[in-house]
Amino acid sequence: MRVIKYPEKSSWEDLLKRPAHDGKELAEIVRPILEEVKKGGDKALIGFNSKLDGYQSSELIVDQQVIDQAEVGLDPDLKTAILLAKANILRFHEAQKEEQLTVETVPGVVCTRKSVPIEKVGLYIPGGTAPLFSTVLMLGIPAKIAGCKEIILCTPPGKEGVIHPAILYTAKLVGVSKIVKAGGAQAIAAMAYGTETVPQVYKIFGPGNQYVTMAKQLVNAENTAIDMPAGPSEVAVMADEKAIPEFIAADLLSQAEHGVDSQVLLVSTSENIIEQSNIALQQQLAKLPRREIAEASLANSLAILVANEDEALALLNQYGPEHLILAVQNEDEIAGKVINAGSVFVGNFSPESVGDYASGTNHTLPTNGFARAYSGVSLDSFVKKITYQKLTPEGLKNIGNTVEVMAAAEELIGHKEAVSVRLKYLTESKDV
Ligand code: HSO
Ligand code: ZN
Repeated sequence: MRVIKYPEKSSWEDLLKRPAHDGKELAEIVRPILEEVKKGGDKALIGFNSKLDGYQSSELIVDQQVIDQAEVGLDPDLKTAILLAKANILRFHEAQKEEQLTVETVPGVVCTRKSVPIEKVGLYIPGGTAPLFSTVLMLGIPAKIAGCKEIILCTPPGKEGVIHPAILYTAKLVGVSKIVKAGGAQAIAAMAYGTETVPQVYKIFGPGNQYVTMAKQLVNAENTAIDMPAGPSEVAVMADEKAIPEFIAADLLSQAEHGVDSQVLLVSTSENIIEQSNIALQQQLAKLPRREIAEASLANSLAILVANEDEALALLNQYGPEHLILAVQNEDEIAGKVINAGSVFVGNFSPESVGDYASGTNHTLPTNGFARAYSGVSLDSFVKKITYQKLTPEGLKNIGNTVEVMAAAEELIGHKEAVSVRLKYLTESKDV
């Protein structure tokens, strides 16, 4: 990892820049795919499965029998692990349920806010070398707790049309309604517009490659909500002189192995720790099966030496990492000062991968600096909050004049009249 020593504050912005992608070119590739699925429905989807995935079948929905059979071939240890992870994720997300909020702002004016599930949601689960069945848990569990009626899952069919059994098993476990064999931009289009067999959904969740991400952005500009603008995975480690280099190296690699464009960052007040971590990194890298991917992502990653703790924090808050690991002695104090991060791993014994799988927090988190303004996926992502107000005649008498005055000042007399007509009615009527 390249080491930068005591950079000037004025250079931080450049130093922390994530690589920019040419969205225009990508949009030009993705847009026709969306259009074709919008017009052609299932037929177009089947065509893309054949053309892009090499899957030569018209079967789009995974058969229930195949789903039921998936657990038979699954390693019992993996099943136990999945069930434990599920229990923790369930517990943490169940606890996020909110009571209905009711406030009488003025006598006779009652305001209420209530969470209502998004009826239909779509989950995108990438295929490829590492089938992310953990993401099925992270998205499916809160969707179910929220009470979403229809949960559609799309995942690429591959050449054979065989979906990884762990994806099928977790999908069944969390209560997915339909598993669709479709990937890429075409899958996003199917969920956004609906086809004969794929129900249209109102919000699409999940990670994906650049085509999937672009497709989500494009349908979002029309009428489908999305979880968040996604980018390559990131981790930042803040380390003091007592940190353990082997731990730091392992944490950096666990994120670097996600993809060649993953971003990892080490910020330390200790030159020695940076040196030792770099040595440990080389040793561990040599043994990593996904070495080539990790190597590529490390090539554009940085270790930054800073003067003190405050500077480390300021730099990290400016960066706003998806994951932030605090490998420091005063971890709780530092944790309290974090302003921008997707999820924080507090102390030497909290590796990032526990959050990826099993601690209970959600691993779908804002990247690309969006942690400055966005939260990760949670129960909230699967509900809308509807507000209500109910006024008694007394309530209207209490605030009616306020509304009349404000509406008149905005020269919206129609608004004013909606109150005035009622106040007049109340004055003239003897019954109320
Ligand atoms: N670290 C990823 C999530 C994940 N890791 C899934 C392993 N499986 C999100 O940045
Ligand atoms: Zn991960």
